[in-house]
Amino acid sequence: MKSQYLKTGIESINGRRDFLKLAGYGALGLIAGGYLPMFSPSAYGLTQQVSLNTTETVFKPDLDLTLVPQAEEVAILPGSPTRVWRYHATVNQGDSNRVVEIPESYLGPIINVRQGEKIRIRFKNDIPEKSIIHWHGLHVPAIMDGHPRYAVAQGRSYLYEFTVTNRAGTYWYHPHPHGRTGFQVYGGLAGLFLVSDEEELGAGLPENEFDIPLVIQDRTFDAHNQLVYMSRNRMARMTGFLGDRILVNGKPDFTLPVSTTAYRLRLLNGSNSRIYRLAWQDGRPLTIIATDGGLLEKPVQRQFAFLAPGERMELWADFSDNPVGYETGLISLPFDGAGTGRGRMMGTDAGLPLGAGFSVFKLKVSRKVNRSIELPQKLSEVTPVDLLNTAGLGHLREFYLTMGHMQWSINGRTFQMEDVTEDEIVKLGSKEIWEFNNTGGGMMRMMNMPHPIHLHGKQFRVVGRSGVRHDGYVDEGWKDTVLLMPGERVRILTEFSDYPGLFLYHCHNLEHEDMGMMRNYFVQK
Ligand SMILES: [Cu+2]
Repeated sequence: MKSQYLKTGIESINGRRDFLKLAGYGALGLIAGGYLPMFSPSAYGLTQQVSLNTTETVFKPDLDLTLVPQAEEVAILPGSPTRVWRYHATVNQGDSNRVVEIPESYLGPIINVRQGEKIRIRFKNDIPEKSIIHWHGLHVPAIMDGHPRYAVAQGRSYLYEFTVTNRAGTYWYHPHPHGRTGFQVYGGLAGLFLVSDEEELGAGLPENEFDIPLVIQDRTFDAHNQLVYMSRNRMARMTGFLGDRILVNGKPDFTLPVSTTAYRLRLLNGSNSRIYRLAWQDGRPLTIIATDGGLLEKPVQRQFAFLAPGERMELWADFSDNPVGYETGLISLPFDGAGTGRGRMMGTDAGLPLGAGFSVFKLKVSRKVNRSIELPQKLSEVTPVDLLNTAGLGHLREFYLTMGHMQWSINGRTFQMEDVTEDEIVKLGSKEIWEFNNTGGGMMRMMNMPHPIHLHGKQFRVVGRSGVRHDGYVDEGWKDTVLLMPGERVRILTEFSDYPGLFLYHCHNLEHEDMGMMRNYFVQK
């Protein structure tokens, strides 16, 4: 009964899209102006009266962009340029300094916004396959979230309008069409979406040239400098794609020149499936000041920390005690637990297997400055989990990360575009604990693998982790992606306080996601 209801909502929306096409605007997002719950019949009634003009007057954006993925060539390695896909932005309205290009990179521009601002993004697809953008980590209405059912073909558009409600933090955007996310992200489509707020601006953190975003990805190039992605070979896709070169901000052999002062380093793991176990080469501890959903309450120190695909981590790094000429770098330490016999058996990652140790980027102290800045001991207000945890909890929802018939799945199910089962329906206004369980693996033990689980539309808190065989998790603060190594169980707490509708939860190993290790959950009014 439930699924029938969902289907009706979607069909009605589709009908509306055809109408908008006639207006010269294939923008599904436009229909609801961004704010009407798409599954309620009353909202459907309203959408019929919304026209392009009324939407323009109702929603007054602080920043209005056109964002277009396009094919182009970028010089990455010496010699021939590399064919990539890249997001290009045009600022139609608002401060053009909010959009910052990364020079000579395939990465999309960094979009800078303030909490509370209204953002309009006109996505126009100019690559020869369907695409749609997901705002990873942002709390937006279902229709703005980039669900694969909204993917548009080349030449078509989708209009996003939303208010930024998130805490200050390092968020990002990337494509989310079903079955092609891995390919499109690998081709170059990804960019940072940085949110600031009053609390962050008052925290006393390094800013401007001392606030450095670092997007970490792995790629493989052929002899002609072109990107190599995996075949559709099922066995290879079970593992996920692993490149044999590490790129930072789209550049190989990356060296970061720094001055003798403190930095805020914003790390995003934008890789398809590679997990990093990060540490400083010179043995200093990592001073972690933020995770996915923004600043921690106070800095935490670790000798090393995992960063799984989709996750972000911000470091405080102070070089005021180092002389000019000093060199160090961020490395990825070796780790096991990546599945027995992988790589060698499958031959997919012979160059740089998962769990190998390598340099991520080098860092060189190149300039002396007299600029001393102290690490703040208080970074932000983070509601203690105990307070969140006390009342109003529904039953525990369990999700088993499973495998059978050469197919990753969740509770034995794979992604179907509009499919929601009874145990994936949550009540608007409820607060729940979800438990993800990576202890089974299914029929083939050797295929027990790490899975970074990502929830759309929500920041959550990690309230439990058991079966742990690895150190290095940073479960503090607000999260939207959480790593489970084989044998582990993780409990997350989240509140479905607003925004009804259909959202996704999935493995952020993009090859796992593309093969269907993804499901819908439905927030019911
Ligand atoms: Cu996975």
